Amino acid sequence: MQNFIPNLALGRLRFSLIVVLGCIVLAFLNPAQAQQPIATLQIETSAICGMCKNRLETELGFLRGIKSATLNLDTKVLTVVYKTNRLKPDSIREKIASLGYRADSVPAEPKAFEALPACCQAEGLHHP
Ligand SMILES: [Cu+2]
Repeated sequence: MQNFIPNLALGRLRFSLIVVLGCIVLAFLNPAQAQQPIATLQIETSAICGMCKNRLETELGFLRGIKSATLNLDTKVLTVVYKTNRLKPDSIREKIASLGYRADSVPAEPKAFEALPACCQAEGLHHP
């Protein structure tokens, strides 16, 4: 009997500990994901065709912090959803420029532009 009571107390302590730890884990898992600072950015590009679209969407997809990148071929506007704690709008524009495309007021890098297939250069380096 003398042994039984401390064991029971210990059992309850363990149970409480598990409950408390469980709550802490849950508190860290759920809101942490909900709180990720996400923003949407629209960037005007000098993209021309479906190849440009694939190139921009694929390459930006590899960039850490990009959730999605979608080019509208009619407007040439690239919509980027990104994590604001990982990327700044200007670093996204610079990435686009490094692929050979103008991004808003950031001009395309000439070397990257020259490396594009001829059809993607059809409108010239400085086309709007
Ligand atoms: Cu193209």
